[in-house]
Amino acid sequence: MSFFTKGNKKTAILIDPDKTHVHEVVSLIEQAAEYEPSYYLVGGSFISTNHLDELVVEIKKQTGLPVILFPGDHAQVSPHADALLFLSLLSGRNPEYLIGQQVKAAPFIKKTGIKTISTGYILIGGRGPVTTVQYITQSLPIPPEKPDLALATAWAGEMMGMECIYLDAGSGAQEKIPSELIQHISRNLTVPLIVGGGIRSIEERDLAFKSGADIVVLGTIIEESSK
Ligand code: 1GP
Repeated sequence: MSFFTKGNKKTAILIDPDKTHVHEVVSLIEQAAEYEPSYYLVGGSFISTNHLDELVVEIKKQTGLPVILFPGDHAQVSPHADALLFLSLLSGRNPEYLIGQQVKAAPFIKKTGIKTISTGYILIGGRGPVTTVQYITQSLPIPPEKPDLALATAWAGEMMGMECIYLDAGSGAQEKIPSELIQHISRNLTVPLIVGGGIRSIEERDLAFKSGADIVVLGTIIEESSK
């Protein structure tokens, strides 16, 4: 079963285990309902809590929707999830996030039998303050005004056989991915395109869909409205 398909617009809600307690899941899901999500993503670039399994189980129980891990490192693997974005940070030049963390995670993933979705992860941005993901991965994002560099990176991921490309401005980004950039990547790519970071309303989500995103990820807007 393939979770993502090109042209099939779906919303994913991102839950960061460090920002959401298990007892807050019900309220968060209520807030997310108006966006009619198809999946929940769980993960974060820096996690200091240890309730990942409980959180995944609770989200599945409350929603009945697939829960897909979006791990910031090799420790963020739960056997209870339906799938895992097996990410490689293609926009960076830090081998630890291109292949190092993946090698560390592989034996446990194999043991759990969890489905992996090979994902070319591309960070876009750079004008605002340093984001957590930039700091943790010690990598530079691609500037949004360099669309051909972003496209070449996405193509490289596609040519390496990745099943999807995730364009991310980073959680809580002040500037979301520009529509023109989404369009440029989407119309030149054959694999599904995931877009997230800094999207703050249904209108902004719909604009991302219109620009060519297949999956739009919403995190901060749901977290903030559920508090
Ligand atoms: C971050 O794309 C996700 O990796 C979601 O970002 O929290 O800004 O919605 P937000």
